[in-house]
Amino acid sequence: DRLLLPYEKRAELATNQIAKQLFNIMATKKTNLCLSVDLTSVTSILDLLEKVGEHICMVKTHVDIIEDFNKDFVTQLKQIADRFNFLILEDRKYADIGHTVSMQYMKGVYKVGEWADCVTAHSLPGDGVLKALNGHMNSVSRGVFLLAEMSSEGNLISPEYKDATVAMAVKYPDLITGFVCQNKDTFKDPGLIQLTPGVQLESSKDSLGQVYNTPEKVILENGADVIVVGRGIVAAKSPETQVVIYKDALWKCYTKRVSG
Ligand code: S5P
Repeated sequence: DRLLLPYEKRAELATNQIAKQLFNIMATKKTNLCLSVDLTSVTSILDLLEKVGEHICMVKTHVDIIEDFNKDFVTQLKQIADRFNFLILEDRKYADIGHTVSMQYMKGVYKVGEWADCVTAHSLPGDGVLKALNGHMNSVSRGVFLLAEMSSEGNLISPEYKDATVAMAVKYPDLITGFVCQNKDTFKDPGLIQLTPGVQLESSKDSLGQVYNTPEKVILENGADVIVVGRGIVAAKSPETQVVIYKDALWKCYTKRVSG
């Protein structure tokens, strides 16, 4: 049962190098918190990461919302990530034919493949999307989180689509880091990571269809391994204080889970 195995044991079972690294970072830093820095300026993102970097295992970016994106941002982001030992996930949710995805991944303003340890992708177009996001960039490992479920109300993902997504991933053991999903039954492989967004302590939804659960619910009942928190921390009066509150709450649930 993957839910009872500690992260350090699951690191040994991971076939994707990014999943291995992420399990080991979580075990070492004692945090399973992934911060979603959904901010629109370079300085606001870098300033926040300086303050909270020690408490997170990964940062999740949406670089296409940054108004003043530039190459120097990427350099500084990578430096902070190295210094605090966290990974970078660009949440691009690729969803086109393989040829287009390979250009979106490598070209344009963002050149995501050059700097993101891992990215998110939809299975909708078929596995050409995974062939485009192949697992190495200049011999450095890369990873993909496939979306098997979504947190938003009214989403069109069916149980069949979810199962087919998990089946698609089986053919790409070097590439797949895990799944973005909401339920523990989605997959079984203990070497893969369940990344679960839609977590907040204060509210249960937003005005645009997002649905929030508590740390207890997503980790103990629903099987989350890495937990994505955005506005719960980023929009708080004091993100520095809030990040510790979330980190401690999430880690407590994980330790409870693996202790049976
Ligand atoms: O199903 C999903 C998948 C993702 S990646 N639901 C989500 O909310 N997300 C992302 O997680 C979303 O794009 C956003 O960046 C983050 C949640 O942010 P929050 O502010 O609602 O915590």
